[in-house]
Amino acid sequence: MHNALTELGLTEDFRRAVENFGEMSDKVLIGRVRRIDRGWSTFLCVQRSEMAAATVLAEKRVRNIGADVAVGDWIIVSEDGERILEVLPRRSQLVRRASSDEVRAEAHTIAANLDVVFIVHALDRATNERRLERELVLAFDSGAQPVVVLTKSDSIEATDAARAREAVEAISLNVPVHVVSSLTGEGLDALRAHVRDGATVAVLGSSGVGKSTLVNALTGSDSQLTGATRRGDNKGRHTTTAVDLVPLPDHGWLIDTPGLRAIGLWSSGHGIERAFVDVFTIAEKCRFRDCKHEQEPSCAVRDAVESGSLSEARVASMRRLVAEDAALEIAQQRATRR
Ligand SMILES: Nc1nc2c(ncn2[C@@H]2O[C@H](COP(=O)(O)OP(=O)(O)OP(=O)(O)O)[C@@H](O)[C@H]2O)c(=O)[nH]1
Ligand SMILES: [Mg+2]
Ligand SMILES: [Zn+2]
Repeated sequence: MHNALTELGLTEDFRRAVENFGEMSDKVLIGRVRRIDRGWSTFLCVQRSEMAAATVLAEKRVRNIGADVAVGDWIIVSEDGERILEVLPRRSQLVRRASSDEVRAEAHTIAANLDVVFIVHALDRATNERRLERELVLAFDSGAQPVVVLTKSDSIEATDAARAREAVEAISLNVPVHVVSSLTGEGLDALRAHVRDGATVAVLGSSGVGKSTLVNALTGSDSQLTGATRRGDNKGRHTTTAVDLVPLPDHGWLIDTPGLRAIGLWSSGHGIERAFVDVFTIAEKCRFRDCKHEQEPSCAVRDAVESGSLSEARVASMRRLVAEDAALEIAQQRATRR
C-alpha cells in the first residue's frame, strides 16, 4: 500500500504522519485531494483489489464539513467515507490574499504540497513584468521552487524569443527560465525533468497563456479543457474554472489552475527578499539598516540606480510590494484581535 501512496506523491514526512495512525491505518482511507467543488472534495486513494490481488487507485468524494482543505492536501477519511478526520500538515502551500478588500485579510490557498511552481507567461504578448515579480514572491513564499515557463515559442521569431527570455531572466534571478511550445514540443523535455519521481508541480499564470495546453502536452492527454484567446490582445477567456490535480504517466503530478486576475500578496516568509535578491544585496551597503532608499544619506540602492546598474522600475516595484506586505500585516493583526 505504501508503495502506491508513494506514487501518489506521499513523501517521507507524510508517511510518518500516516504511520501515527498505526493500527488505525487499515480502518481509514488515506487520500490526496484532486478537486474541490461546492463543499465536496474529490480525492484519490489506494484500495486493495481482491480481484487483481493488488492495490488500485480509486477516486472518491467526501464532504468538507469543518475541514480546511486545498487541492494537493493529504487527508485521512473515515472508513465509511463520510468525514475528513484529518488534513495532514502541509509541507508547502501556494497562498494569495483572497479578496481585494482593504480591511479584511483572508487567505486563499491555491494548492498544497508542491515541489515546483511553473510560472507561465506567453510569448505572443508583452511580458507583464510586475505580475511576474508578484508571482515569484508568491512562489518563493510557498516553499516550492519557482520555474518560469515562456510558452508559445512557435508564435514568434527565435530572435524575439531569445530577447524576451533575456528580459525575463533579468527579473527572475536564481530561477530557471524555459522557452517552450506545447504545439511543437520545443523545450518540453527540459520541463519534464522538474516533474519526475512523484514531484508535484503547480502551473500558475494569467488566463490564456497556455497552462492547460501545457498540462495536456506534458501528460500526453486532452484531459484539460483549453480555449482560444481573444483576437486583438490575446487575452484568455477563463476557460479553466477550478484547480485540478492531474497525474503524469511517470509518477509526477501537475496542478492546473484557473488564470487568476489578481495576485494579492499573502506573505509568509522571505518571498520578497528572494525575488528581489539583487536589491536586497545592494541594500546591505546602505548606511542605515532600515534605509527606505528615499532621502537617506549614503544609500547604496539609490547610488546603483543613478549609476545605471539597477533599474529604477525594479526598485519602485519592490517598494510597492514591501508596502503592500506591511499593509497586509496590519490587516492580519486587526483580524486576529477581533
Ligand atoms: N501557438 C500556440 N498556441 C498555444 C500554445 N499553448 C497554448 N496555445 C493556445 O492558447 C490558447 C489558450 O490556451 P489554454 O491552455 O486554454 O490557456 P490557459 O492558460 O489554460 O487559460 P485559462 O484556463 O483561461 O486560465 C488556446 O487557443 C491554445 O491552443 C502554444 O504553445 N503555441
Ligand atoms: Mg486553463
Ligand atoms: Zn538605501
